[in-house]
Amino acid sequence: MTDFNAIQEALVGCDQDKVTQLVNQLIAEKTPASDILNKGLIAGMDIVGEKMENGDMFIPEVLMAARAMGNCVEILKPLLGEDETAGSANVIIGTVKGDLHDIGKNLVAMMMESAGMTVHNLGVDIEPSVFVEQIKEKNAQIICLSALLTTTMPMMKQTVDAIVESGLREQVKILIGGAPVTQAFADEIGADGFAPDAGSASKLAKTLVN
Ligand code: B1M
Repeated sequence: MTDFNAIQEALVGCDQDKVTQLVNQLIAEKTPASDILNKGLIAGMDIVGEKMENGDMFIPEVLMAARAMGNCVEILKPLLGEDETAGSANVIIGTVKGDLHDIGKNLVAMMMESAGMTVHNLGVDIEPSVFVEQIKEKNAQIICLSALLTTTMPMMKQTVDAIVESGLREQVKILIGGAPVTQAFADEIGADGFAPDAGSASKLAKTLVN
């Protein structure tokens, strides 16, 4: 039997082949994909984060761990689908300007896609003006902003302000998320909602469009 600790250890050890092998093994053992993601990969990345903070892991290593996680998310993608669909809602998602973290944002995009929404993933380090342009171009009903750094949270407010100034605020629901983000912060900056994880982001988006 493979266990989740082994995945966490392999992730912390930046052993991409081992992480992939363990994930495939758990899939073969019929372990739920959501458990592999939450108890194995995300829990492992939390340890990576602690080590990074303590100076026990450095950026190149963290990137390797992130790449290993990204590869496994691709493997899990078809197994993480949701059953209820949310019609053809048009969603724009991106990580705000100054922030390069994208694993969590990509998970949110994936969950929304598998719930039937059309997701335009703009990537990372996205300027407020680009979000505004894309709302117009894609005729979006929902916009999701991700930030992983306390220093880039203010950019969420700047993005909300840019949407208000563009006159498009009534057209879109603005959802925000990312490890340092809270519901209180969403209220403070005038967003429509906060989601702590990818599953709840998808559910919240569905509630708002239906
Ligand atoms: Co960075 N990093 N990082 N990093 N990194 C954190 C975030 C940190 C907490 C690590 C630490 O010190 N403990 C810390 C932030 C401290 C803070 O601000 N409070 C940090 C730092 C300091 C930095 C740098 C400044 C380091 C440096 O250069 N000295 C630098 C900044 C670069 C930049 O962005 N400008 C940096 C760089 C990097 C890498 C590039 C090396 C790499 C990112 C690679 C990539 O994303 N492609 C990286 C990584 C991997 C991390 C950690 C270890 C893992 C992040 C992750 O992918 N988690 C992270 C520590 C941690 O979070 N434990 C850390 C897994 C992912 C599934 O979870 O992203 O939280 P998460 O997403 C969740 C929810 O938050 C939510 O759903 C997701 C899934 O359930 N969610 C949303 C996310 N977005 C959402 C949007 C929504 C809704 C929900 O919209 C509606």
